[in-house]
Parts: sequence; C-alpha cells; structure tokens
Amino acid sequence: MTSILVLNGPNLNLLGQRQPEVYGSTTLADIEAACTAHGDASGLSVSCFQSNHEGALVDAIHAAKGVRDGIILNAGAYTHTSVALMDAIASVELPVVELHLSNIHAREAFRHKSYIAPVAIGQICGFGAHGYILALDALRQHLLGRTSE
Ligand code: CA2
Repeated sequence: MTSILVLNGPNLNLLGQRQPEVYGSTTLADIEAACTAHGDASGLSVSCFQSNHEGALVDAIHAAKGVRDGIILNAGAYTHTSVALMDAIASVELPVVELHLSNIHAREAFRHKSYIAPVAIGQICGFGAHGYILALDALRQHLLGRTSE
C-alpha cells in the first residue's frame, strides 16, 4: 500500500489553541485524524509526526527513505530559514508536497521565501486544514502517474 508521511514542524502542535484568525480552529489531532481517514478512504497508509526541533524533522525525512512513498510537509517557520530541511529532502529523493495553512504569499515578505519549494513537487497554501486533504490527493495522483509510466 502507498505510504505517506504527514510531517509538521514548529508550533503546529498549538493549532486550534491560539491565533484561530490566522490558522483556524482545527487542532493538529483533528488534522491528523482527517488525514488518516482520507488515506483509509483512498488507499493510502498515512503516518503523522510533529516536532518543534529542526534536527528531529531532518531525522524524520531521512527515516522516510525506503519506507514511505512521499511526504506532506508543513515545515512551519523553518520553511523560511532551513537549508538543512532543503538538503534533507533533496537527499532522500522522495516526492514532497509543501503545505501551509495560510497563504504565505499574502503575508509578510519574509514568509514569501521558501527553502522547501525548490525541492518540492508542488506547494499548497491558503486553504487551511483542508489543504492537507488536497495535498494527499495531489501526492496520490503524482505517485499513480509515476507507476503507470
Ligand atoms: O501557514 C502555515 O501553515 C505556516 O507554515 C505556519 C507557520 C508559519 O511560520 C509559516 O509562515 C506558515 C507558523 C505555525 C505556528 O502555528 C501556530 C498555531 C497556533 C498558534 C500559534 C502558532
């Protein structure tokens, strides 16, 4: 079965508790449950992990090689700073969908830069928690297209 890692970065464990006007009122547990349920309905095995630590996220990306078929990554603020995450993604050669709850391009200028974008197959942002479902569908289609080549 196709296996997907949903990986969330710093402060996303606080979802639903603060700044609902920016990030919505859905909790990370709600998002992870929705991803797992959507995976069950669409033939994907979904695993979820969140960390506030850059090195732990790098380790999770490394551990996905040979085990997962692709990654959905909301790297949080590390999106805009982390060459380490960019290098980790490039090293494992797995398809990564970059995900953001908010539309990072409509926010402060420092959020317009993404170190993930150049090594991702695509980016979904601005659709709130539903973006994770869109990302699962996009990654599934991408992987299906590759196996039928
Ligand atoms: O829109 C997104 O998903 C972001 O990745 C969220 C990051 C932000 O730094 C990125 O620019 C865009 C911040 C996540 C912080 O999450 C919180 C959730 C609740 C309360 C406070 C922060």
